[in-house]
Amino acid sequence: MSYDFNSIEAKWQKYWAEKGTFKAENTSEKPKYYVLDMFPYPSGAGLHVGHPLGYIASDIYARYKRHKGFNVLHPQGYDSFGLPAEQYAIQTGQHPAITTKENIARYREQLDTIGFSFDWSREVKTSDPKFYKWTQWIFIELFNSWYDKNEDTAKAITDLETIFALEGNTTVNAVSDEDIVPFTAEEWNNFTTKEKEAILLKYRLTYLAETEVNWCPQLGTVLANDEIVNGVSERGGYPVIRKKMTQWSMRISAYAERLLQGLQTIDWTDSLKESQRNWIGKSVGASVTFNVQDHDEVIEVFTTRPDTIFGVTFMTLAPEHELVQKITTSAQKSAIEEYIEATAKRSERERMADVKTISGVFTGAYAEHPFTKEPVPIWIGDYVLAGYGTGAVMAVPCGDQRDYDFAKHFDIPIINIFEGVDISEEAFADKEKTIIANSDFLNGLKYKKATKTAIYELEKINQGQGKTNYRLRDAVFSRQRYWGEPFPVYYVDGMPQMIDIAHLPITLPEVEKYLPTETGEPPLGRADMWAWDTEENKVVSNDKIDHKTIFPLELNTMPGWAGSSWYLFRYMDADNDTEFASKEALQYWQNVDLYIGGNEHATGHLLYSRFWTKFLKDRKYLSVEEPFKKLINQGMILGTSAIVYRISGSNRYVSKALKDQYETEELRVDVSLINNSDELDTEALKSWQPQFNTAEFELEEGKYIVGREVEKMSKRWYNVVNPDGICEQYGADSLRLYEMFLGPLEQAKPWNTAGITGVHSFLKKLWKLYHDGENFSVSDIKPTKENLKTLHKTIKKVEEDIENFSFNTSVSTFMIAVNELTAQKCSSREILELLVVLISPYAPHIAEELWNKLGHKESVSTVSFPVFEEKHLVESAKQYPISFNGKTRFTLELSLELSKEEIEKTVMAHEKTQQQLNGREPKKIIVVPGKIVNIVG
Ligand code: ANZ
Repeated sequence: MSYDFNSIEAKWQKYWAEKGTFKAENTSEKPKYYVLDMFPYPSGAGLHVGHPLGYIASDIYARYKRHKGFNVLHPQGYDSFGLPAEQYAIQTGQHPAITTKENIARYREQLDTIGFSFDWSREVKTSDPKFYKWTQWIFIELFNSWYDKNEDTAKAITDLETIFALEGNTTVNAVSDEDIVPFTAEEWNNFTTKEKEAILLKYRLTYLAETEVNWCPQLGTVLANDEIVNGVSERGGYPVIRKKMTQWSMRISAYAERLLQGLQTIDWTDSLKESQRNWIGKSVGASVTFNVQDHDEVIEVFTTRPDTIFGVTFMTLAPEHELVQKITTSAQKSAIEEYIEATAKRSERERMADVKTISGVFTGAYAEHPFTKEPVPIWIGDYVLAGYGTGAVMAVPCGDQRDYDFAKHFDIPIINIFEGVDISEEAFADKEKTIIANSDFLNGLKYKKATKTAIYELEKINQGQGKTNYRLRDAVFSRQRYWGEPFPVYYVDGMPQMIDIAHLPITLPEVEKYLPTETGEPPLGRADMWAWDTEENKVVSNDKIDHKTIFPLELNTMPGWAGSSWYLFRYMDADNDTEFASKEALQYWQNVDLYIGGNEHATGHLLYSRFWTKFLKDRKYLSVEEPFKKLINQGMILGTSAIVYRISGSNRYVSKALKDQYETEELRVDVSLINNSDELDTEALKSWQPQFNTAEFELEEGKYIVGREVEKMSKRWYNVVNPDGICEQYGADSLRLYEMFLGPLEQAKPWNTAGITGVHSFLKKLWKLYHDGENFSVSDIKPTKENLKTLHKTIKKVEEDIENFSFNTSVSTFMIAVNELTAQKCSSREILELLVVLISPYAPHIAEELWNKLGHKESVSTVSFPVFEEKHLVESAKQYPISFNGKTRFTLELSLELSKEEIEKTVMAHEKTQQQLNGREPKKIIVVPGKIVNIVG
């Protein structure tokens, strides 16, 4: 009976779906294990073979853990809000919900074909109102919270109001906006409601503020820092400019230290942790204030090197710094203005990345050195970023490269404090003397001491204090898009109000177009039904807005990362309509044990979900501090593009070997037009795209051979390989094995469909092992020692491999095992049953079929993983080489239990020994048990 993978796979996929084989229970005697994939964004193009790589790895692990006796949660869903569906809607007018639904259906079909053991009963879609009701709820919870630094936790905003009413705000140690003005209890109690609301907004964990944002005119929206790559939008590659807008922000900065410390408790790769550390960017130093001469102003700087204060020879402000306008002298005004205009065109990234261009302008104003009282010229320069620290630096040319370059460029004096001696308290006291460090200045202790001394001295004169700064900025949470979660917010007299959670979800309104309005409002500005009736508690028509009981709703929507920041918890209890997940489910599943996904989310999604998890824990909704205990980034699968060579200025194409004879251009053509020997189907090319209709070809040996290039798998390069065709031709089990066989999970690797035949014939061989010609055939005979040895070394290796996420090496182990058992003509049920279980996480369909044929009624996924027994690997006998004067003449199998004397006796009695000796008496017989026998003489 041949290996009919198509019908076997369809049969078992149906069986799993009907029986709910992989449905996880929220309570169990078994220990829990939660395996999660980064859920896909269902794009119109469907899955290519690069997408399932991580899913296959996690599926193997999930299946393995079930065999190991765990109650496994392995869910899947869709990150289904976002820009591509919206862009498509803008172009075609089709509602993004329809596009999204169609794309999801296609993804589901493709995923089903690969035989994943997902518990589909828990499917989530971030664009489903049942899901985003809870995203809106979390937003409200954040709005209703503030961060208490004393206890390092988020608390209810009502607690803060109570404190204000009793004590004012001076005793509160909170993370807040910087411009907090102190007030007493009495003052608080006399504030109007609106005044109170404005103050509270400065403390809330999500707040409205005018912020400088990355505005992308082409996309008509604001982008987060991690949505910008090399100064342009990640999607589309459009220019991004800085612009001030009123936006919702998330006070993630409150969690900077915990996000940093938490990294020590999770099992992520060092490189991933490093990206997060860099993004959080903790710097320990001091804030120092410089008085501005002839003005009643001070400039505050953040410095990591307060010890270098005597090396300051100028100051640099970011061009956007608010003091620039106030202090610039009239002589410098026009030069300054021109410069500011020029820098506004450059993005923050660009400014950070550009270390070569030195530019700046003198303001004409001077500050006063805190100790020497010398005048310090104040410049502006775009190497100083407005959004970092205080947007101002004390420039130390002898200590900082950028300051040095700047000083050299503009001929500003340089004081080298690193020559000479003393960093003592006296030196600070003596204002005449510049502080000079000795040559071993950078020696840790000295440096620390100098820093401490500097801060101490600055505090004494009230011009500075120790300060820790984080690069992590609060995250802008508003997007001017349609296809995202609406905010559960309406406005009374310009102040945001939350809709009561009893009335959630607030669903997206209908609009007739998905573009911003003519007046520049977000697409929701086009909705006619977008007002909140506070009496009826429902969304009503805009023309009813009276600002008494009916108010306008928020027009922005939430960013793509809102839903993905908490979706892992929804899977625990996906249908719950009264809570985001029940206490019991959350208590049982805790957090994700293994998370697999791409490394493009290193700083965005993974930072935001850690933040929300910590917040939800603070507010007692969760008991875990981290969402993902272990995380693995799968490497990218690269495509092998196919290149044809067009003779310049013609529609004639030459085969690869002939291309150097002409001047040619390279064009990428679809890889499906190429066979396994790099030969192009020229007729198919002609009908592929109109530009090739009239193409002519110059062949080599009657064939057109294409060039190949390994690069990112992408629709753009026409090198995308689709898993559907492969499943049809070779089966899902072959696809699964091959994806793993390509190489270590975490490495990038090229895809080459031709290679799949190797694993495919392996599966056929496996099938044959259980068949005698046409018939299924296993026997009840006892396994031989070799059979057991092969089986147990396979169990050992495969188990070690899976535990180490080394899935590629398991595949070769299976191949060796099947080859050995075939050679041993093994038909022993005892061996072959366990082999099926071993292989089932990798190739589940064939495993189910064989398990069924072996006479079992239950799914193979319910069976325990085979237990490795060392004894089968211990050799009981050894092939001894028998040497005569150091030359091996023959080998002899002897039991390893024999003593030296017994070995000698047996060897001497052997006829071959007698033949070799030919009557001679040996001088010496050397026996090394377990190794060799050497007869000398
Ligand atoms: C004086 C000094 C002397 C500095 C020295 C460095 C070396 P990190 O570690 O990244 O936090 N700085 C502060 N604010 C800045 C801004 N908005 N844009 C650009 N640079 C800024 O770096 C902090 C250091 O970067 C600060 O310490 C400041 O320069 C500069 F030998 O102050 B330093």
